[in-house]
Amino acid sequence: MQLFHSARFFISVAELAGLPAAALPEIAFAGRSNAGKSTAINVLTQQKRLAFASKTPGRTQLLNFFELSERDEHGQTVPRGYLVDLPGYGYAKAPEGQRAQWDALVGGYVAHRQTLVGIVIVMDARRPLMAADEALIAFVDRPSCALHFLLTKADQLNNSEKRSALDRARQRAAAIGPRASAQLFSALKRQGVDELESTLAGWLRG
Ligand SMILES: Nc1nc2c(ncn2[C@@H]2O[C@H](COP(=O)(O)OP(=O)(O)OP(=O)(O)O)[C@@H](O)[C@H]2O)c(=O)[nH]1
Ligand SMILES: [Mg+2]
Repeated sequence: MQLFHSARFFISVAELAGLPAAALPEIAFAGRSNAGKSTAINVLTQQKRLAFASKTPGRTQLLNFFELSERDEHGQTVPRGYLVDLPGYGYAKAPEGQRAQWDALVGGYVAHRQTLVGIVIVMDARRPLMAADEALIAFVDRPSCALHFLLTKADQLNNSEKRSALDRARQRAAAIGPRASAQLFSALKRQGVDELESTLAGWLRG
């Protein structure tokens, strides 16, 4: 989908006071450190190094905003929304102070951002819905904010493992209600990209 391919780096935010004016719908990518958030954004936007992916957990420390835009009939670029790459949680080796900073920054953003229409919760398909994921789900108890469980690294599972991970995530989504959904994804094999695009496009349409 062209809209996602239009993504361009917009701003990095280190504190809540630095957030851009809340004007357009925002979709955040959250998840445990190293789950594959930045990689999923790069696959979705078809850009190799838009979001900074790394083997080192805890790499993304800021809220990174990417602007999505379309061209109008006059050829002018019109912003339509933002993708937001969030720093990962649950990194055991993170110092206490860093964790407190995460809670304040990401927690504050997720809890209060009026234009946040949905959160993609990126989880390693081999260990979905861990305690830290559940803590986030409980935290985003807001009917206006959709949730999509992206079970990534599906290339690391066999078919029966994939089925059971997806079943579990779909049951969890069903327990939350119609604002929640789940899918398998592999950045490596480019699997599940269409499904992710159509879910997020639906959120942006409102
Ligand atoms: N096999 C496989 N590896 C993946 C996939 N997606 C991401 N990875 C790898 O997982 C590691 C972490 O990916 P990132 O996208 O940097 O993870 P992140 O969630 O952004 O991590 P933080 O920014 O530290 O929170 C990298 O080594 C990626 O190459 C996938 O679909 N399959
Ligand atoms: Mg990252």
